[in-house]
Amino acid sequence: MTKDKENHTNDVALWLNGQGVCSDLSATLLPIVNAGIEITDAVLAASLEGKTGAAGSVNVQGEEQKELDIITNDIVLRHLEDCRQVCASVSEEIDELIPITNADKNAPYVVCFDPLDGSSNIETNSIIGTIFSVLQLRRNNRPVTEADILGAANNQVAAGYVLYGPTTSLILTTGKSVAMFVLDCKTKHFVLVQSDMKILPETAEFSINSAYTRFWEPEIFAYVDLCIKGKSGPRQKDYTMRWSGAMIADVHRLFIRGGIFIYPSLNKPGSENGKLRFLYEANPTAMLVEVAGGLAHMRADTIRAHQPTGLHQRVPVILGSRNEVKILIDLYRH
Ligand code: P6P
Repeated sequence: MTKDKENHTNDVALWLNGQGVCSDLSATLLPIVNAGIEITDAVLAASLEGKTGAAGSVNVQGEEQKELDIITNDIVLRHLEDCRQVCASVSEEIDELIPITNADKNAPYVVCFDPLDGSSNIETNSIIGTIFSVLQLRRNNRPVTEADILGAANNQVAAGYVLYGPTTSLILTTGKSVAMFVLDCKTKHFVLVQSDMKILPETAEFSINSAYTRFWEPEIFAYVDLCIKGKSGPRQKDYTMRWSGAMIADVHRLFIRGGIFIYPSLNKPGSENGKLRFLYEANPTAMLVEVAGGLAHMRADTIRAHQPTGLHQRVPVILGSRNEVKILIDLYRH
């Protein structure tokens, strides 16, 4: 039977079941997936409704918020209110942890999310996305605290993102494999298109914002110099470069054709640990990349071994094709 005649009302639920995911975790992930479907409509409508501009506020990071940042944040929070197994959430757009009022007394999960990564791309009609991470806590009948969440950062049981581009794509893992689904806009259901994505071990494509070259650590400068020297240099191959302004679009490319994505620490005030936040940008993308056979590092150490010290702590990020990431990591080790 061709795809367009099959019933895809529950491809995501079926895939989660096939991964052996417990019903409580599925019941946590499916509302997030539904939020992605609703955000697709909100993003599509924003231009006609004049909602692609600034909201006139800044987030906890001091970054200007777009109207869609706030709209999408509210959409995710509303869907999370239905998740009885989620005790709290952490959002890029809100300083403190957000308790979930309808949660069961010992609800074990915390959802960390960036509702709209790359929102500066909205006004240029470029790719944006929602990133999410599910952490499992050990609960003991008391209200969840920031320390509980930070202590559970390494107990990440699911991660994913929804990319709003020419198609709305959902990339999801619960630790065994990485699946890709594409939204059928007619039926409003995600269709499974790839069930075990792998990142190519080799690449000839790097992704970094080269405007910050003067702020880079020596290891980053040395690595990019190797790429730029191309065939006539030690690597003896030519590279190309991509930088989309939305981490999740650059990360998605890793799953499609390999590559290395780098947002390093920068030697300028406020960027000593780079720009990307651990709980809802680095940690989820690191899980996805590692499950797909890639590497995910903060300099010589892996991202997922990091113990965060704050809900919005920034960390340097190096993700991608394992043989390429190893070249950069070796520069930090020697
Ligand atoms: P720069 C978007 O604001 C973001 O957090 C990431 O999605 C993206 O990779 C990065 O910032 C872009 O930062 O410094 O190049 O503008």
